[in-house]
Amino acid sequence: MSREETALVIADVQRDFLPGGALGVAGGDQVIEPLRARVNDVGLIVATRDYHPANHCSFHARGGPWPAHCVIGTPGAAIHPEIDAIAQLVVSKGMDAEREQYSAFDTGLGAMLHAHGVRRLIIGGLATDYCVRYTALGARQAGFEVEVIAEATRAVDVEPGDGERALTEMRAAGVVIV
Ligand code: VGL
Ligand code: ZN
Repeated sequence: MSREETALVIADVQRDFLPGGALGVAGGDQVIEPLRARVNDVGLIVATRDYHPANHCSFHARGGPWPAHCVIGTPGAAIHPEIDAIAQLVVSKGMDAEREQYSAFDTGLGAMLHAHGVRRLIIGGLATDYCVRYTALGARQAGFEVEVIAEATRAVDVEPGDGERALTEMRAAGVVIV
């Protein structure tokens, strides 16, 4: 498949998901170099961002599983500058306070990519067990060929092994883990 038919999808490389952030993922900063290494293999680079109102239902204050993170208008929501610099399109998700939204394919991204002739996606970013997992599964449902770059993703691992189980689930859905 040609470079023009391939897009790189970089999930949620935002300050709050990086070490020191509100929901920092261990080793999260290590995904940046392997993602940058794929820039010349693709015709389009999409960055997703988790982008929550301050009263989002997933936050502890609402009885949800997570500390407040990636709140719209705060520094923690910012995409890492090295990813921001290469992104040609930024897709926001999680903006509805009443709904969790881990998959970027919940947003109309699939139709946009199809309209641009994209057939294959290379996916990496944060986190393996949430955004990467649901975005890769959503991409398969939307009919794309999907590769996930294992060295370009890191897991939250609320339970040990969540990241590995997510990779197994993705593989079973036809995702190629490289
Ligand atoms: C995510 C935890 C909370 C993600 C979003 O996009 O991976 N994880 N909100
Ligand atoms: Zn979130």
